[in-house]
Amino acid sequence: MSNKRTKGVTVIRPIVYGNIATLLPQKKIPDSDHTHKWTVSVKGLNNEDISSFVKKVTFKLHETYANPQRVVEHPPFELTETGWGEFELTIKLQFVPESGEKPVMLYHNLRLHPYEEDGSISTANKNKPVQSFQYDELIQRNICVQAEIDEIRKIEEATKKVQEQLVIYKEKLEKTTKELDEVKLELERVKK
Ligand code: SLL
Repeated sequence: MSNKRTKGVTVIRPIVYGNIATLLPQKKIPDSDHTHKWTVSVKGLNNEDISSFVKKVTFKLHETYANPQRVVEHPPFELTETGWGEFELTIKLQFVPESGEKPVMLYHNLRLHPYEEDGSISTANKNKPVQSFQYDELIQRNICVQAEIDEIRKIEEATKKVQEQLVIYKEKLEKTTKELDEVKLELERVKK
């Protein structure tokens, strides 16, 4: 199989990542300045299972959080926390080893407040849940397909070798048959 046919074996993985947030009822957490509960997540499009290619997701929170690196190794790849402020989260995706894919970093601005069009915090909607999600596509070289292509190539090579051998054996057989005929003829002659 030529290189041309194996080139460009890629797969597009649509993902959706972001957060939802709700206002905490006041005095929910005693002696705390936390105002919101939020969940950050990485999902497949239409909730498709991404664990077939995602192995681990590390959410890195603002340093005001204890243990800001939060590792999630099983779906759903999400994290729920409470807090008082918005910040930029980094989301590190690590893939299943057989994919051979390097980790990918995603960046998401955690959103807690409903905003007006002019960028000011909307007080009228402050009790409504807030959502902020982004769509992205991961372009990956699918080595599972690559492995199948390699297998097909091996079979094709083996088939070619077997065919070559077959030609050689056929020639040998013809030669031996001819020799045998000659011996038979000789035998007939001797008998007479
Ligand atoms: C801001 N630059 O000032 C941002 C930082 C950090 C939010 C926001 C910590 C919660 C906790 C928390 O909510 N940090 O201490 O457990 O708005």
